[in-house]
Amino acid sequence: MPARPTVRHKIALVGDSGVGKSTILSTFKGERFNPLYVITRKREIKTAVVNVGNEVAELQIWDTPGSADCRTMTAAYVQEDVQGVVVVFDVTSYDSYMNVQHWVKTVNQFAGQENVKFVFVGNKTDLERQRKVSEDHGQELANQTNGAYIDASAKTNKNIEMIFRRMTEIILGMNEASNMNNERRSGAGDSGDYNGKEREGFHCTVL
Ligand SMILES: Nc1nc2c(ncn2[C@@H]2O[C@H](COP(=O)(O)OP(=O)(O)OP(=O)(O)O)[C@@H](O)[C@H]2O)c(=O)[nH]1
Ligand SMILES: [Mg+2]
Repeated sequence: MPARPTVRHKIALVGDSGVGKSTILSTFKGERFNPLYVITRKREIKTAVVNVGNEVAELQIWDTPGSADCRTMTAAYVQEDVQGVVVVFDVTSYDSYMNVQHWVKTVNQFAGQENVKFVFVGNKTDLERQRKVSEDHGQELANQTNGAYIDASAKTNKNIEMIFRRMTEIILGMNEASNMNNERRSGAGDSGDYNGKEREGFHCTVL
């Protein structure tokens, strides 16, 4: 059988400095958690092949710098036909959560592609005692944009693969985000972070 054509999707990781964007990407890539903070100064690109059901998608994931002095550069990166944006905040930092709106605005202002899809990630959920932003607060972001919210930890690998899986599903139009929200409202189903459950037919390969 001829190989199925692969569709490439460009995804950017944005969010304040130190929230864990680079660590999420390196954990996704299978690297060991690095507790040291190495500030990103320029964009880095990693590629992953994702199968969702019968669809094969190649994700080109752009890690961007969060620091204020690099934000013009980040805006320029999202300008280049980005289809999906993962906005990361740190659940122990209320400021980083408040700044999510800023990131959404920047993306909507600069993205070359109309209707950019959003996935919001509350990272560092392993730091339970220091947690300042609840899962419900995160979910509010998703409700506002018809995106998805995921509670994650790059340290424990909680829901890291899920971030890219949900993004792929949303880009491919298999958008269960609104269903998921409805389930939450009616009290059915899980909390939206999937608790690490994997669905059949999904595979990721980081190239
Ligand atoms: N406890 C905990 N620490 C984390 C987690 N994710 C990242 N960190 C730590 O947070 C610090 C910042 O992580 P980075 O991934 O470099 O943050 P960033 O968002 O890429 O920051 P910039 O490159 O400056 O935009 C590092 O010391 C990481 O080890 C997590 O899930 N839990
Ligand atoms: Mg970084």
